[in-house]
Amino acid sequence: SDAERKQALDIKKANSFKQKDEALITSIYTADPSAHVFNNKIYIYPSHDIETDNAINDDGDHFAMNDYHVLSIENDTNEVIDHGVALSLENVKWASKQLWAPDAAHKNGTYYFYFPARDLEGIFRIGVATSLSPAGPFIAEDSYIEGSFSIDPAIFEDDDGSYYLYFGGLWGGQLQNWHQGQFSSEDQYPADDQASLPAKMAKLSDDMLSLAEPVKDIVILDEDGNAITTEDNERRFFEASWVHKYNGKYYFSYSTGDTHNIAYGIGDNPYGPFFYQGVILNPVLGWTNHHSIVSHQGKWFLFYHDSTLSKGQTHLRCVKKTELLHDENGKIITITAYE
Ligand code: FUB
Repeated sequence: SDAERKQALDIKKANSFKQKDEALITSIYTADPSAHVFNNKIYIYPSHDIETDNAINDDGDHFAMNDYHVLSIENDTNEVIDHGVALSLENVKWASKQLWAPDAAHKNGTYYFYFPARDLEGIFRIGVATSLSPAGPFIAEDSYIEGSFSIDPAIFEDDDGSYYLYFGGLWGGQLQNWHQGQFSSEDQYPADDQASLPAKMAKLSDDMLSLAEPVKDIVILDEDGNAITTEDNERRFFEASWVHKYNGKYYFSYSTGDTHNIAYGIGDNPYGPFFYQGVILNPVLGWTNHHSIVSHQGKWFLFYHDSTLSKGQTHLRCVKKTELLHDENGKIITITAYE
């Protein structure tokens, strides 16, 4: 598989990489860091990677995670605190396996934790769990969010107090298995010269537990205003949606998957369309690339992961933090994780 080939190469290369940023935590493997500032402190909501005997394949069976930990960073010392298990698979009634990339939001004193998992039929859905503390533990709702599917939830809170859920992922994330609102085991992609399979989004309801509107497609346009196509896999959406707002503009960023970039587009509202701008983070050690962007104490930060901690094993990753800069035109300066 593509994943196996890349892992073999990465294991060979691992020792020659000079890292720009250290792993934030080395006692457990962590990935897919979604960072937010709550109570003037950065909290990170990552996946918790574990060893597994599952084969490495393009469906991601080797990502067999079964719980979540929340991390936070002390403002004065930069010490990273692991708050322990925040949610376990055994406490999620509707889920059978694979707790993949999560995110969190805060509203009116309650913290909402959004996470994907396969349901009892093996279909990826997105669930929500709540806590009065940003560090959890979180109590999961009895069922997944009605109308949710696929993976990689990301929550964006706009200045007017609206919250939006962005989600979706190809291959193991099953986005290609949803046709006219129905799941099918048959993969279907738009033709090579057609608009590529889009990320999804919807506004959240006031209680944060359901979708307030039908799910919408996210359109990414090139410099001529044409949709990015299926064959353009250096630029097309694959997984790992994130939205941040800078100088009144909406930045939609995502992983290009099999070409391993974190790329982005800019739009005028949370729904897009988003005009493609370029690469935020070049490929990292490991197959996946997944990030978040957050502002804290006057600076912007990119949180990302790579597989340096496991010397190149794709499913054993570590989260990292680095400064992110917007230039005078609002464009993001591309980051490379190695010197
Ligand atoms: O961590 C499991 C999956 O790998 C995530 O959901 C994807 O975004 C990729 O990082």
